Amino acid sequence: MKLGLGLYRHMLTPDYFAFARQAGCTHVVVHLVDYFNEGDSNPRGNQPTGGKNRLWGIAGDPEKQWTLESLKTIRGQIEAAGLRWEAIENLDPAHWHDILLDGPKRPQQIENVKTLIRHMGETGIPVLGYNFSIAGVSGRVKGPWGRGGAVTVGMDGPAEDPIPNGSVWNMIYDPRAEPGFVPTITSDELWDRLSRFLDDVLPEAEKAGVRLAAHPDDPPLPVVRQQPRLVYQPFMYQWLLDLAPSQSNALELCVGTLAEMTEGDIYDAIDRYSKQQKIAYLHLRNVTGKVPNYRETFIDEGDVDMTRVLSILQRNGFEGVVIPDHTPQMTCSAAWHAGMAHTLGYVAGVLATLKTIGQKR
Ligand SMILES: [Mn+2]
Repeated sequence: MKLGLGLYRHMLTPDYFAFARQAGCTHVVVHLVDYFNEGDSNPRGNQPTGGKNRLWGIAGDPEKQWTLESLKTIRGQIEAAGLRWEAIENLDPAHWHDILLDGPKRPQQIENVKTLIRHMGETGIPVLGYNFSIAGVSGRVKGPWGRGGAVTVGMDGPAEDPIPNGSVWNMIYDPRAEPGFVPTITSDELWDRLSRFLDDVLPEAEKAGVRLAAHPDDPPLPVVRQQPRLVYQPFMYQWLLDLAPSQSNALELCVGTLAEMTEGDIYDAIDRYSKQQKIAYLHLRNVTGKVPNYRETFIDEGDVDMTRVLSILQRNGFEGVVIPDHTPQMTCSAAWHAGMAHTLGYVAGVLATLKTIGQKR
């Protein structure tokens, strides 16, 4: 198992890369979407939580794809710091809104995603994490609920207001859209959209040696903002895998999101999917409670026994990357860094212990 760190777009700098190395990481997962772009209430030192209409910010330039040259430049910077680039996390809503919404630009956007996958293969980035979600991460609230009063996020009941036209997955892709709301679709329709997406892009991913890795819906409710969700119970990940059997159809398994789900046993789920070698990489995060009432916590204070999670992964021969998901904000001048360093140190300690125990057996 390898230790990694997820970096937002604005964190792709030598200082953040050095921080990752210093904390013991060998790999990074990179967000190329700037979620914070022109957002009205998103401090950059925390995970984005959303402002007006629960939106994060303005999506990227639809005309500017992520070029091969730009990927190679970022790879060079990561490797210069002694790290490896494991995954791109998330597609830009500007580049795939009509794949999610089944709109007129879908054919062009599918071609663009295929091009990106080819470029990832050429650059040597093995994983593309994605969220096939219309409502995105909606409905969360913030408060001093972590240990020692650390500010963290949670949920106090469902998010039911509709999504304004021109936005999808927490971001605005068309600021000039007609007033109104994104029409509600059925769960079958959403699964059909995912199935068509996988059919269209998986052959390209197989050729490029890239794995697509699906994140479950966070928060995992059947419906959020009047839109259906795909994976909101642990067993539904299996539906997604069985929809398109392929080495390139894999999971970005999020321990925190799984823990928020109302059914199933998180340890069984992690055992089941790691045994199938279907986990591309993992988000590690702890929580207390279940949707629609839960709180994110420090890695060592929630409902999940993280040592048990990591030992199941080790037993099943998982050799991929684990990264902290998000953490509570620690009270100091570098809240993001402190939270990440705490989680990374904790996970590194557990991994070292498991290794020692394994050698003694
Ligand atoms: Mn996650």
